[in-house]
Amino acid sequence: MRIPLPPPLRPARGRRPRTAALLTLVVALALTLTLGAQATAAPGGSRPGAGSGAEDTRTYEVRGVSSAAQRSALALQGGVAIDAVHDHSVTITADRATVRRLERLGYLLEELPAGNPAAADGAAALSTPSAYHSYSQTMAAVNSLVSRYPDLMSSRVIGTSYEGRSIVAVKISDNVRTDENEPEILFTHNMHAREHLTTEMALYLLNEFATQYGRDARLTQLLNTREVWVIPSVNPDGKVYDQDSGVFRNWRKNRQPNSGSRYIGTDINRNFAYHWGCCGGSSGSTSSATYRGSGPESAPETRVVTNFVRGRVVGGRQQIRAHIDFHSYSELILWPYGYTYNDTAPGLDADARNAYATVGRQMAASNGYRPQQSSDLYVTDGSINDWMWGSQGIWSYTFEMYPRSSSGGGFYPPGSVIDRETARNREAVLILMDHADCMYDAIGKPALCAS
Ligand code: 0X9
Ligand code: CA
Ligand code: CA
Ligand code: ZN
Repeated sequence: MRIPLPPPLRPARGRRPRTAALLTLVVALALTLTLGAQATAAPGGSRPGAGSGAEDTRTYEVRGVSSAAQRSALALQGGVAIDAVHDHSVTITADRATVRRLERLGYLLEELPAGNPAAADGAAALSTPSAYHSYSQTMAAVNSLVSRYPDLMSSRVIGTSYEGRSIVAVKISDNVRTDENEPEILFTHNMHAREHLTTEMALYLLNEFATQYGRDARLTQLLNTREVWVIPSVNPDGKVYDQDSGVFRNWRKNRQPNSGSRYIGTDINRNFAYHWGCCGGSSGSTSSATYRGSGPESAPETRVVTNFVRGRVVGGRQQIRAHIDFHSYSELILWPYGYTYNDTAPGLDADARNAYATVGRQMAASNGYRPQQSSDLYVTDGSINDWMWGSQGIWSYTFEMYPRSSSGGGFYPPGSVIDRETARNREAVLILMDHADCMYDAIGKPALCAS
């Protein structure tokens, strides 16, 4: 059943008076209760498709899936996002409709224990602040840091999400107000709504840069010779939707409606304009958790990131040299390409591949993650890494943070691990910052950087 949205339910662009917001909430609740509306998912109510409403999603182990090709096929046919990969199985998050679809396809699913401590905390206490920063708390923390360290940090709004929230980039460097000729490094976080640990990673880095500059010699030297950009939340609407009701909703995508469909959202990490939708690594179905969008960069959040990155071309040269996109979970370090199983492909020759692998392994040696090409997991097309490298020549990794498997809490590990699991990546981040002036140094070929 498709419920047409009355005007107050349309996503707000910019600010609205409080009363209107309240009215919207009341109308939304009434609709949900009386009609079982699926477009405005309220806790415990509706049961939309995979990754699009997420009230009754549970975690499953899918057995007998052992190769990258089998995993890619499962992701494609099942329209599911794979949360974790094991030797002969994968972990997925799925609602009942998805479970039925997979079982019809012949897959064997086994439900895993909830193991969702952070979610349990949040559900138990709407009024008790969760250990994880909300979007507005994140913005407040950023503003506070920037105002305390004005010579080292500045922030700018680089665009707005579908629902009109600010997407902010923080710059950190000596002489931060001047665009100096220093290698630039970008860190992006929270592209997937429920991966809240990655926002904590951004706040950890900002705090570390702020408080250790002038104290830690290595970090000081790096910030004197580099310009760092941190985007703490690429997907603020998704974050708010997942977190702010007090019960985590297992949401992944953005919150952009899809025309002609009751399913909400685009997977931002399938929406980038490099071989978009090419290779069975994303879904064309709006109900899927890996829906690629109606066209490349159809999601405003994708465009905000790519416009920002394109804006860093100065004097014909892309200033950003290296990038990490932080996700969770699985404890992995991944490099391009995702769209092909081949180690090398147009734009990615053996030297580049070896530099990726060498620096990837160095970083992994520091944090205990597993380093591999991203398609070793499963194929993805339209991912941020492929676009950054294939279209901008930026060395681009994905970090999949803690935990290693769903038993550690999946997307919602307990708040008690935040400090340890963010600090765990300090060294890896510094390693990449260090290499950013010439990644080919890592394979003993500095001449390749000369051009
Ligand atoms: O599937 C994704 O988008 C990422 N995993 S997650 O569980 N956080 O959703 C992995 C992306 C890896 N990058 C590429 N395959 N290019
Ligand atoms: Ca500087
Ligand atoms: Ca610069
Ligand atoms: Zn992710």
